Amino acid sequence: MKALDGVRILDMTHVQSGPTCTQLLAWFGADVIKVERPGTGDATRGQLRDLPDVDSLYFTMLNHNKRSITLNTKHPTGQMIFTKLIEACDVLVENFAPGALDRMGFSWEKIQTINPRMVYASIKGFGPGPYEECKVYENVAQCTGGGASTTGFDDGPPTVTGAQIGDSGTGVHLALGIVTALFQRERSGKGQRVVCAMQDAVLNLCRVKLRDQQRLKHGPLTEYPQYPDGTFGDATPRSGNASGGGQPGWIVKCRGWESDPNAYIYIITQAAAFNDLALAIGRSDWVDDPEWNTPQARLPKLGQMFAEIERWTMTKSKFEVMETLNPLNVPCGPVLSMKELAKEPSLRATGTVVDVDHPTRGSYLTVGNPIKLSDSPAEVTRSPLLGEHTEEVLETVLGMTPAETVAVRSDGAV
Ligand code: CAO
Repeated sequence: MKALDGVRILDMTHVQSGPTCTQLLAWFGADVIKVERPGTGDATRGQLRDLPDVDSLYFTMLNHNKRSITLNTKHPTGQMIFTKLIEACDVLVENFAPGALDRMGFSWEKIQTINPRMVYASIKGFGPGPYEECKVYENVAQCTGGGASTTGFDDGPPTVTGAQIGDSGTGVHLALGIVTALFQRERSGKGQRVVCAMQDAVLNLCRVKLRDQQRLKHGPLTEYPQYPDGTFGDATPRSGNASGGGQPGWIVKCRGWESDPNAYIYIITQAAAFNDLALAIGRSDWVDDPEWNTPQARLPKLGQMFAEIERWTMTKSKFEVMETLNPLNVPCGPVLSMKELAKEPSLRATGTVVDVDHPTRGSYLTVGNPIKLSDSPAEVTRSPLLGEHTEEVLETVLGMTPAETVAVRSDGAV
């Protein structure tokens, strides 16, 4: 049994944010029926293709464990089928441009009359306000949610991050909203509207930067590289690789950095482990020196401290540094490339990285479910081909006869 067995999701999502959400729900056991426009389907099927005429990795890696039906929801027969699907499903998820579902004729009010138990969940770029009508992609959300203004180095431009906090980050937020609404429905018997704006989700993930905005009023941010010699303006600045927490951290070079762009490690100089770290790097003098042996004394010279640490790390590989410092309780992490992550045996063993077979592309690598439930294990199955399950869903979920499915196909509705 899976945690969400018996939950049926009407999945109107496309691109990355919405599909991330419904993929998670599918891994937890929900029956996710992805509705796609006949002929084209989710635009990502054809984007960033590595092989001709084969669903892109962009699509396959975001749509595992789902079924796909094609349905023209602007066609009168298509709308009749869509209405029946709303009756038959527990959750409707969409991330179209604002108002798209209303324009199809399916407002929240109408959905409630069709199925009062329906949870109707949406991702939009912005919440109500001046930008609510705007279309939004990942990096727009990173910029408008506070990510870009606080990422990068002080002397460089705002920078977006490789982690898809706007799209996948919002999808994860929405998934929580959906299961919470389903949980409430268990007691209330009623569905509800769940909306997550990408700007809000990114800002939520940048919470510590709004913390720093308010700390600025009371003096410089002493853990930032701008302290003590640089200047602070009136907004949270970019903090380079500073830790963002109460324990100073930085990325330092390791052996081979001249030719390997990822020969680096992140080291956090946690106060409790500082003496052992000092001994490990050959600075035993720091242990008794009042200029170094308290966190307060070190704060104005973090740059100098990490330069000293780096002098030592540059003599070792990032993995040797890890092996030496971990037993000393010094939190550290090598900068791992995608190539290294793809080969990492422990990630393969837990199913976080998995090989999946696909009928037209062959075997490919993907990220499995990062959330592990002891009683609801996730098996990753391939993404569906466009419309692969149209007849199956119409007949088994909606009870249509084969003759009826032939008729709606020739009508151009599916
Ligand atoms: N049958 C008939 N019509 C369909 C359909 C179907 N099965 N599926 C979609 N459509 C229609 C929609 O109704 C819409 O029509 P209208 O413009 O007439 O209302 C149209 O297809 C296109 O939808 P869209 O405007 O959402 O698509 P887009 O490519 O122009 O914009 C995006 C894409 C992502 C910018 C926009 O959907 C958006 O802002 N979504 C909300 C925020 C979001 O999730 N962004 C993350 C995207 S991942 O980086």
